[in-house]
Amino acid sequence: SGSEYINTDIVTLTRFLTEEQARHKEATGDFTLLCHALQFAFKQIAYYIRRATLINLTGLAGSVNETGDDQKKLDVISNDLFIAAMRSSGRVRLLVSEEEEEAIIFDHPDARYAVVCDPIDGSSNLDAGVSVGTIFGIYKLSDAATGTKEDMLKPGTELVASGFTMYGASAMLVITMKGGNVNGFTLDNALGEFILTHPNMRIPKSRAIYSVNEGNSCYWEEPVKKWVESLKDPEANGGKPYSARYIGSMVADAYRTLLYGGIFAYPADKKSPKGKLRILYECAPMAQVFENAGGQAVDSNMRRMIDVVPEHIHDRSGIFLGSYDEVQKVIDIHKKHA
Ligand code: AHM
Ligand code: MG
Repeated sequence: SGSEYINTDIVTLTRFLTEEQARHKEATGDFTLLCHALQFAFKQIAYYIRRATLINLTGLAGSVNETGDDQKKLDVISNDLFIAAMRSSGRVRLLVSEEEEEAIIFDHPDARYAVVCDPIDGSSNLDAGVSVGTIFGIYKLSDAATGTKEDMLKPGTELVASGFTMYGASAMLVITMKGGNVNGFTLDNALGEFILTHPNMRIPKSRAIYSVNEGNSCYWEEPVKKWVESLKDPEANGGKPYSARYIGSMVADAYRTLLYGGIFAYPADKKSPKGKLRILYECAPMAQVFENAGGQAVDSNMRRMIDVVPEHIHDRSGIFLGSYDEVQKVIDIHKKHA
């Protein structure tokens, strides 16, 4: 029969979530419903990105977001799609988005979850058709939560789940739950389903690839300069220097790093003493993914990224994440130069 060539027992994200819920006897189904709303948002964003050039969605929206970045039309649309999905799930009380200055408080006072997101990360790459993605994190509100943005100022260690999508050659979804494995899904456009294609992703322990915007090297602190110099020195690396790979979309650079190993960095520097990337909806979710895949993630003070508590919802941090040994090199060089 032909079925020996065709997988007739596919694990869709829907099935995966149902099976996860069944394994947690205490689960009410709220989290599962929230994830269904999330995946619908991802599918819609993927759909519009695919069609952007055809339906006049490239270019600027003419507005500026909370930090002064020019917003792209797709930034605005994706943000709206994401908000609508979270609101209509009925399970989300608070939402922090990179595109919204203030936390959004939904009219669902009994909802027990808070969500953080960057609807389109890497949007400077959009018009060139280069991969972008959505980063997200899910927190469970404590019983004491009052439904204000202060409820969101938590370390990544409290994330119930997190992950990211990458809208590339295929739309990919990488998701992990607190203390769990990392699983990768690929969107099958014909079926309209995310299919489990990368179960239990483990990042290689080391790999000679580094990913950093080296144009900023004049602003780097001494240990960062020393570290990158050491990677480019063939003698120090068994006869061959490291390879440089930098897409400029964190999701794409992170996804490659997760699969191939290596390191991605956006250090704090003299020009941006707090770094560029946002703690709540860029650094912490990525850190949880990388730790759960067996890697490491630290900030520019060499603190475990996932322990960092932001003071404000849009706070930034330096970040180094990737293969366990590659991040360890950064930590060791910083100790030496401290
Ligand atoms: P964005 O959220 O405005 O898209 O900015 C975040 C992006 C990351 O995806 C990427 O790692 C970084 O900014 C690239 O910054 P730079 O252009 O300074 O190298
Ligand atoms: Mg971003």
